[in-house]
Amino acid sequence: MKIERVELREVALPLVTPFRTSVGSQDHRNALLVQITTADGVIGWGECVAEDDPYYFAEYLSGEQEVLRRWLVPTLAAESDLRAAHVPGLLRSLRGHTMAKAAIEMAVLDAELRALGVSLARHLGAVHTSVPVGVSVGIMDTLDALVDAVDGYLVEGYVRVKLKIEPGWDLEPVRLIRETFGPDLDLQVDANTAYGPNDIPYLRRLDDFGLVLIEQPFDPDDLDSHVRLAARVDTPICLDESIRSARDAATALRIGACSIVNIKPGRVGGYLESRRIHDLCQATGVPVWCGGMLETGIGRAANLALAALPGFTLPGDISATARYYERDITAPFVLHEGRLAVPDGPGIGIEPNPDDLEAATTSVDVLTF
Ligand code: OSB
Ligand code: MG
Repeated sequence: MKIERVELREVALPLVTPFRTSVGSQDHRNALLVQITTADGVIGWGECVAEDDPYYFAEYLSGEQEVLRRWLVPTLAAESDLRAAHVPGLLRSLRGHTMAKAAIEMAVLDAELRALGVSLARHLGAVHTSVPVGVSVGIMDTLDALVDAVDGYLVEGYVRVKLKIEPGWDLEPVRLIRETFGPDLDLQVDANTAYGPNDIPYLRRLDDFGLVLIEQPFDPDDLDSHVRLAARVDTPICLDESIRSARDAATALRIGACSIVNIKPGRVGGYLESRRIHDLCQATGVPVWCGGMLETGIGRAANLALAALPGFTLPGDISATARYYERDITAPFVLHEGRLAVPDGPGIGIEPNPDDLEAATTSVDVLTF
């Protein structure tokens, strides 16, 4: 294909409930959508999952938008016979910016697969038509509010619960949720790097609660502390922020920094790199699951395709639309018995509803080639 036009569109979506983690709180999601049009008139959609500020990850929305506009898009638009499989190689010499790379790769992949009439799920090697999903529950003002929130999600049918934790909001909420909802609840925690090496003896106490995993307790660059914690706890350690590529995943697994990997396509540079991580983990029996970034329906559709691969043996942070937004830019994803359907139409299998897209749009930047 040849890219002829690219639209970088910012949308703002109010969250149904504020989402607080150890690195900050948000009450709305600003997302960056990438729409490409090829010389043949085929359209492809991508979503950049960078957040407004560089607290979770170094990349941030307006920075990724500039990187796309100045470097990534022009590099790909210069190709007369662009293929999605070549995108990572074409962008390799541009350092970092995995979230911007993932967004443009997704748009190219979507256009290519739409033209072929093949779904992203089938292209990636999906083996399921629906997947069980979990919910990520933010830090709350009170323990009562947390119990109410978890109760509501369990009534809706979510098959596992992830609690965000930080110092001062860890053992007590975890104990309470375990005691309230019983030993059969699949429960896990995510610290978003809130702890340090001196907390290792304290974190060992999480072993009392039968957790599925502990996600990213320490700094992204501090694999060493993860190795030391993993050696001292029975609960599996899972890495999120530390894994920026398949190579990172291989290293972390080899040295024992984790035994489970959270795969987020934006964080690792795209769906093709995500599949590579899946493949290497599957080959060694390491469970993986699909993380989430409060995506719009565009990113959620693609994450569902990825989560349908055989090695995704743990439920992902891919909740129903209603958990995030009253009004998304696509048709809503609805939970049925704890599962979401994997889109099976060509490409990512969904597109924005024009009215919803217009209502959410805060800026549009059009590039033509
Ligand atoms: O650490 O997994 C995380 C959201 C934004 C940034 C980081 C994370 C999260 C979540 C939400 O946990 C997952 C979701 O989209 O439901
Ligand atoms: Mg996480």
